[in-house]
Amino acid sequence: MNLPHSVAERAQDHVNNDRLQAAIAALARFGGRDDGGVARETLTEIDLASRRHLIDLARALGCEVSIDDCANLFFRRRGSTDLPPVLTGSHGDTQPVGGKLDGAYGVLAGLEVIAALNDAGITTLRPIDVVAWTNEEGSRFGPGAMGSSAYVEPARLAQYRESLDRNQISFGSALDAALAAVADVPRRPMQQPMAACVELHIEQGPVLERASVPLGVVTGIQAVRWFEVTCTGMAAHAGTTPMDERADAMAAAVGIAQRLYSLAAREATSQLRLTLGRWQVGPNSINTIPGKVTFSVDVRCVDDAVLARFEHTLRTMTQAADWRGSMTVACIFQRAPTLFPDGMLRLIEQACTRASQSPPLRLTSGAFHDAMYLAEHCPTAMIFVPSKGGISHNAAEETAPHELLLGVQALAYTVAALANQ
Ligand code: HGY
Ligand code: MN
Ligand code: MN
Ligand code: MN
Repeated sequence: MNLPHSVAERAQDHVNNDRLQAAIAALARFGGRDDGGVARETLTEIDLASRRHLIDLARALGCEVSIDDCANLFFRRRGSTDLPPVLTGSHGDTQPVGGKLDGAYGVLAGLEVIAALNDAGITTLRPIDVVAWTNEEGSRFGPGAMGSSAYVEPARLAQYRESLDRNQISFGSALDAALAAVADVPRRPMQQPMAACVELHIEQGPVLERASVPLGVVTGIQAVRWFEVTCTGMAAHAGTTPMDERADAMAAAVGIAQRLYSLAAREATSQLRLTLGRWQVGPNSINTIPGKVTFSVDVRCVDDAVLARFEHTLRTMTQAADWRGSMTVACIFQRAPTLFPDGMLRLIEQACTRASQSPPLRLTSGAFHDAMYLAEHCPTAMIFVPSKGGISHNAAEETAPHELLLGVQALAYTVAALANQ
């Protein structure tokens, strides 16, 4: 290997695999499950404990720790100037049954980059901020990517505070408890200037693995819309109520759901992806006709016009539904496609090529990420590593250790280069 002659190359070469793998295993213990998965939903006691663990890790690396009003945690490595920092990191929360890498890998990778810079004795021009965003998953409190969204637009936080989880706990009350739990951490204003942002993440899909390419340069993120469809009929006795006299909210909801799946099948060429993942049935009793059913609609596509068409059809079909009850559709989350700037893509391509000694693959992200909000705020891009079997949001989520290492090496190169510009 030729002698590392640049800061970026020296940073890349000082990434330590054992330290990285140990850090991933240690964080995975917060909410770790017997099946190898992780259950660490945002702002739960387990998440708060994991945040304390990250704060201790960062302080041991000499970072200054701060927190903002949305409990986004920032770990800063000083530079030789106070120019706007380079931001990396990801989210610390997981799905109700998630894996040990989704989000956590990007946060720990940022801390490993700092450790590598420390080992290499490098002082960068700019500070480097590693962030652990709050509530990227949006599974406990909707919408998703709340922390990064509030970071770029602080006025959103007031509305987010009203969001309720499945136990009717508000995001605001969970947030206040999370902030109180780290009262020793200085508060920082929202929306600080940033020079650039790079997020390292697992792909969570099958593209890199099928192409047998270990590193991905993410060109952008597809569009997403979340809806809640609520069917309100009338609860009644399962045994005494004739079928033709019912206002059965489940029958109505299932009818709409089946039509949505047929619609998605007709849109197959546009690669539209539909998920009806969360159902709430009231009163949820075996011998009572459901009076109220609410189900979630997660729909994604690279072409936002397809989602607009889908939303129009959804609203039209619920308005025209012929039954004794009523239906409402609420849009609870909506993001147009995100595109990352070409200059950032080229730098990441350079970093990936040196790390893996082979050209990386350019691809669009099927999952959304905090980077979609940061892209509104500063030059932003993402690096992917493969997911085994394309599986994520599942305890079986896995990436080969050598691929995890390559991702962090590519990140170290990219962050070091950006922090010296
Ligand atoms: O749903 C998403 O795309 C993200 O992984 N939370
Ligand atoms: Mn994620
Ligand atoms: Mn996720
Ligand atoms: Mn809408």
